[in-house]
Amino acid sequence: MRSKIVLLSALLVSTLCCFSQRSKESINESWRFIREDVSGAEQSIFNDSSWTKVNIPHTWNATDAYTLKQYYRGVGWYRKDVYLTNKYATKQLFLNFEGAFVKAAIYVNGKLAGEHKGGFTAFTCDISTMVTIPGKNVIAVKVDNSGHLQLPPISGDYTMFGGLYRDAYLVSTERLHFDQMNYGSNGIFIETPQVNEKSATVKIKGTIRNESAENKNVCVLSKIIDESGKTIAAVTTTLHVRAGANGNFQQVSGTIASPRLWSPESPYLYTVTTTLLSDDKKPVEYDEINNSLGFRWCSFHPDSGFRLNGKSLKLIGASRHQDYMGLGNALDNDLHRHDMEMLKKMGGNFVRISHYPQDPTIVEMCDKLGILVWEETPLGNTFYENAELKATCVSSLKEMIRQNFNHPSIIIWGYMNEIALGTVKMADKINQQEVIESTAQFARELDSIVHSEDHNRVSTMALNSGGRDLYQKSGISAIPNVIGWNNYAGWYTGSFDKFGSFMDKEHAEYPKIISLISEFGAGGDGRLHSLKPEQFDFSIEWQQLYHESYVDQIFSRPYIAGAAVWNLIDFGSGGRQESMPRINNKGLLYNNRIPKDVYSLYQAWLLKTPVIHIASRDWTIRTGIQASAGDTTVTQPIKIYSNLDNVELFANGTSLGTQKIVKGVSVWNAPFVDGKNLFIAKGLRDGAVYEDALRIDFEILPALLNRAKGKSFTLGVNVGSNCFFIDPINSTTWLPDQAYTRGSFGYVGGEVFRSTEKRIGHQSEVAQTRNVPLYQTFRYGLTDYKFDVADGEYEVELHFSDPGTTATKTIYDVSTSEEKGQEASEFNVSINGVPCLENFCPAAQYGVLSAIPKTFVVQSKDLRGITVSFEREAGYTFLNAIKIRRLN
Ligand code: GCB
Repeated sequence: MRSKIVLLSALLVSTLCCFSQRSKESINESWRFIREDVSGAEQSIFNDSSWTKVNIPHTWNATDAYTLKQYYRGVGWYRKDVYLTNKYATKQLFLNFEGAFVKAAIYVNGKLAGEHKGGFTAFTCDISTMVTIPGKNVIAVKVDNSGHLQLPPISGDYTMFGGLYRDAYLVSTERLHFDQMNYGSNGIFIETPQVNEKSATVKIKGTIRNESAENKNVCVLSKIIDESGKTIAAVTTTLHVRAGANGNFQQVSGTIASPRLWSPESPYLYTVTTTLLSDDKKPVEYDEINNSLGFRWCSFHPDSGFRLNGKSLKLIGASRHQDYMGLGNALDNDLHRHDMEMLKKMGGNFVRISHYPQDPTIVEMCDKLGILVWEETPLGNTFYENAELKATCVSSLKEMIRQNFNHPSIIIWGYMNEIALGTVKMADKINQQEVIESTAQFARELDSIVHSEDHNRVSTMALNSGGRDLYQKSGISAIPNVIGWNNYAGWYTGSFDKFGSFMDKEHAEYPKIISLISEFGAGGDGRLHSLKPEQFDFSIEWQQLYHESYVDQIFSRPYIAGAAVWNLIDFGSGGRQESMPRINNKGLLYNNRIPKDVYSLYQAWLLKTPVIHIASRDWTIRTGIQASAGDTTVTQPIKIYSNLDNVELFANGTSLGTQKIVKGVSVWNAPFVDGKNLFIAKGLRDGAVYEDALRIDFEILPALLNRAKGKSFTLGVNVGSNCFFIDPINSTTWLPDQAYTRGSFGYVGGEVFRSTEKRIGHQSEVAQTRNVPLYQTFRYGLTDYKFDVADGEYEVELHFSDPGTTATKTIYDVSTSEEKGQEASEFNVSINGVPCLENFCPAAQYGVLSAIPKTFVVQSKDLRGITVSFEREAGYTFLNAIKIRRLN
């Protein structure tokens, strides 16, 4: 192999006699699909006319994974005809699939063209010897998303959508071409062995495949081209490649003076065009590949964190899963791109592509937008000794690295997430010590693969903070270069400040460990709002407090190299229950990509451009009770997220004063009038005014209910909860619960149900309702629920759901209740003394975790109001929600 650096002038005279002969076309359209295993479906002659016609990206779980507890996990088949004309007669032909979950077998005209294990990386099959040209060619793909214990992810908090869920391509090249059979990569690998602001060199490696019948002398020409199209460097290499063999090449450019550096503020990209030519006077162009190149260097330090191009940079952003409700994981590329744009608009400079490699357009966008990347393979929660599992983890790691090697945005490769969690549970049955040791041993193996594949980037794994001792003692945490901590203090455990104290202790005890925060987050459900938010209530207000605390704690610790919020977007998680069953709602954006308020908190911290945001964007229909009879306003807080120094808030045109913004936040106690409340927040920067406006419609409820005017009086209560629940479909509001006081409404007796000291309600799914949270919280042991309403005829809605055995706490278990001395709740309910539910036993009559709404029409007479009374027969009396509505 001879390599030479060509001077610019010489290079520009290259006289190519013909253009590149490579072609790449999508084959996404018009597949036939069936969601079952069918024998003979791989054959070319097969009647698939009854199958559904689909375009890919496609998943068979787009609907069921969001609606059913058990979504389909099994086999699906796809078939498609591809017509190949004579133009392909002399070509090498490949099928390239960007992803199929979780394993696939590809057949062309009935012959097995390739198999692939691992659901998140691309793979390529050489189909040249199997095709009919000219003519019809049948491609059949068997995809399987069954729960395979031998394939990662064995488990995980995300939905395992099955299908051909990313793009597929037909690629044709000359017989002489850059190798396409290298772990799904494009076959060219680019590094910058030397780079600083003054100068840089570029190294280009690759392999040429000669499928022709003749030995060839070839020349590889690589050009480095800037954004204006100017070639700033070039290098050529000549080599001899024998027929049927490979030839490797490696090129190093001459010194490039003053390269423009790549960074989040200025993600400047060069293009490296690598061309394969015949080595003669009138060169023939055989193949050409373009890759992006960014000049940048970076390092991590245990005390001062991350440095990019010699300057400190706090990595801050979010993790990202890849689904959209109704589409599953079969997103189009515009939607993938949109997600990365949202991260950039938030001011994020960092993404953890979790827990698996994602669509190629994601990393492409990170290069273009200037977002630094941690990318990882999907081994999470559980590991055990299994040859197929280990081999797939290794191949997925190599695929991820080789497919993404050239992206300047990528700085970290990860290979495990919270690996001790499930592993330890599994080990109870076997030998715990042994399993942990084999996990550590495998982590070492994967870590060394990262470093042998890529000398320039660091390795990582994410650890659950709760398993700290185990990771430290077993030596697991000493294996990767960087440790990611998943920390949920203030959500699953402890209080917010335990996050900072955990990190400080960790840093003091292990001062050489480089730490990132790989996960932190709190659930946020736009239907739940609270004036007294508390841990694990899923209210938007608790999510706000959680992030306000974390972002401050992260920024005040220079040794924390960076942090990724869990998660950028609410995502599908088939096994999760909580307030939105099958959705993990810790996103900064809802699953439909509408921002939650906390998105603007991060904007206020991260953006340099002016930010002013009135929070409560998803709480614009509010209700409140007069503090005293006759009040014309009700006071509730209004929060502003901003990066301006001071902000003035106006309510319906009247100034409520100016407040200083502290750490991105300011809160006003705002007087709300009945009806429309138009808030305008204004702030100044450099003489310019910045403002935000939000209209909130408010209903004032009278302190004395019998003063309620009109016949349309309605009052709903989210019994046993600190939260307002607002039904998004009809805007019906259920107020937080309160103790009864004369003239008003509320409970008498009983207690709020808590599944643990810090978790109000339970988190199990309740069937037969869309308003799950309303049925997850309740008061038990109560004797009455009272409303001192005016005389009239009322509809009284009572809502019950017996939790039986919940995910977290047993009130009683119907199946074992007798032997444990527990009793299913049974009680009598009467309204104003008239029995309405006798020997009411929800668990026995309707089953546990079912929503049971009951409506009764009652009269309130002689100023006695409405009293719903509960009389215990067995277990506990309880009530989940109550609504009264005046009829006449
Ligand atoms: C974790 C996991 C992640 C979960 C997250 C959560 O630690 O790594 O997969 O989704 O917690 O929300 O509980």
